[in-house]
Amino acid sequence: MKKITLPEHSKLLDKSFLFGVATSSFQIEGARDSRLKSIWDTFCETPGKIIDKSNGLVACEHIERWLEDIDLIQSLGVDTYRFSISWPRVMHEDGSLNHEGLGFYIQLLDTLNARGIKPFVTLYHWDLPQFIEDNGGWLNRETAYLFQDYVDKVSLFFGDRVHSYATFNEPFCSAYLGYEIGVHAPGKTGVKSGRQAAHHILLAHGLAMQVLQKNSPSSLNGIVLNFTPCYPADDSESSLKAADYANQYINHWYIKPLLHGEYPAMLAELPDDQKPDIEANDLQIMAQPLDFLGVNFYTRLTYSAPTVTDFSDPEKSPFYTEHAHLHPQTDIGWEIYPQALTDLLTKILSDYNLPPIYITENGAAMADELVDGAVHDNSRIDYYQSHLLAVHEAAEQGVQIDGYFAWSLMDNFEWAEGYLKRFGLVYVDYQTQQRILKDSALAYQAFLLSRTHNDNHVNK
Ligand code: IFM
Repeated sequence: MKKITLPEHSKLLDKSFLFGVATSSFQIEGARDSRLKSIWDTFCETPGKIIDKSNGLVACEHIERWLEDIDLIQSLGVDTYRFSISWPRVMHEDGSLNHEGLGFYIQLLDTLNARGIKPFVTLYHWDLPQFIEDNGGWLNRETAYLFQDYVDKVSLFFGDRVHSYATFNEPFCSAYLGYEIGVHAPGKTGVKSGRQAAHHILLAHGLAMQVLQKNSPSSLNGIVLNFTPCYPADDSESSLKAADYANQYINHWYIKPLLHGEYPAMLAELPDDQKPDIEANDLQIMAQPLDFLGVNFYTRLTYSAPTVTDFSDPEKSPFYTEHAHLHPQTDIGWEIYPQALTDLLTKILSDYNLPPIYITENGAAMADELVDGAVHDNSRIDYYQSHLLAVHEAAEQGVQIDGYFAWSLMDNFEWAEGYLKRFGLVYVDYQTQQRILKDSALAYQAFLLSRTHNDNHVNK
């Protein structure tokens, strides 16, 4: 079997560097309890939205199998587990706490802590309660304040059980995929709509950070952003310019308000009716100090000059043309290009005064086959090996990176792709709910258990 290895002197082998696995609520939990409906339940019920017509009602039955899953997590030898809280499971419609739902997470947190596995909690991984969407969802400014209230109540309830809170997972996906091009829940479209949703989510982040600083000052509090580095398709001036715009729109639109308290320069070039409504102080609220920044990385994209010059066609950007993914690709069609992860981390280090970084997601969907009880997913092992070396390289170049999470612990509901794309280290047989360690899980486990820590930092 292939191995995962790092150079002996690697900073990733310092005692303080955390390795983990990640999941999210809607993707694994199932819904056979008192949780409210979320926008993803509604989206799954809408014909044509999910490729295999599936939903999250059963998923990986994690609500029932959580203890078995913690055994699995522990067996991998990880330091930490990243998972998300389902807002519709822990809050009633009247704003009071749902104690059954909270009890589930308390068991999870207490068991993880008892076993020395640090809980990294994400407070929003896309499953907005449907009743809030019925009131406008992230297009309604009020949702930012409802989020703050939810975070306030839940973080007080959890006390000191949580090692780290991330307010949001990938605001780009919620805003752009969900409210601009409509391929994710709630399936709304429109350029202004996407930007307005993004603005309210970033505002909600800032409001929630204020609450976390008060309620949970000793946890690491931050946010998780996804980055898709944008490269010019060729050396021409016009492609360079296009890639710069794409980087502003896809990446800096989210990190710049958080770290510099302003949107990228291209905002000023938009027609007024395509700009988000921004109130005084919003950007100040967004730019709360961060204990960490979570970076999710999977792939890169390439760009050349736009084919239109005006703003009349919302389907076509007057800033750039995005190209199809190059090869080699994973099973979901994303280019495998690990150098982009090193480039990204060193670039954001030069652009911003960064807090410590955690790679909060990285991994690959592969066309796994279960044969005689085993999954020989060598290509996934190669993906992890090359990307861990890319993280190592960025650390060598001065980026402070404190942890790495493989996406995902196990195969799960991959949003609009349903259950067709498998990102797990662990194979899930959806008929029997049996979990089977793929070769990549065994390689990750062997790597984690073989670590003899460099003592450069004290353990957190
Ligand atoms: O499965 C998703 C996850 O929910 C968010 N980040 C990207 C993953 C792969 O698409």
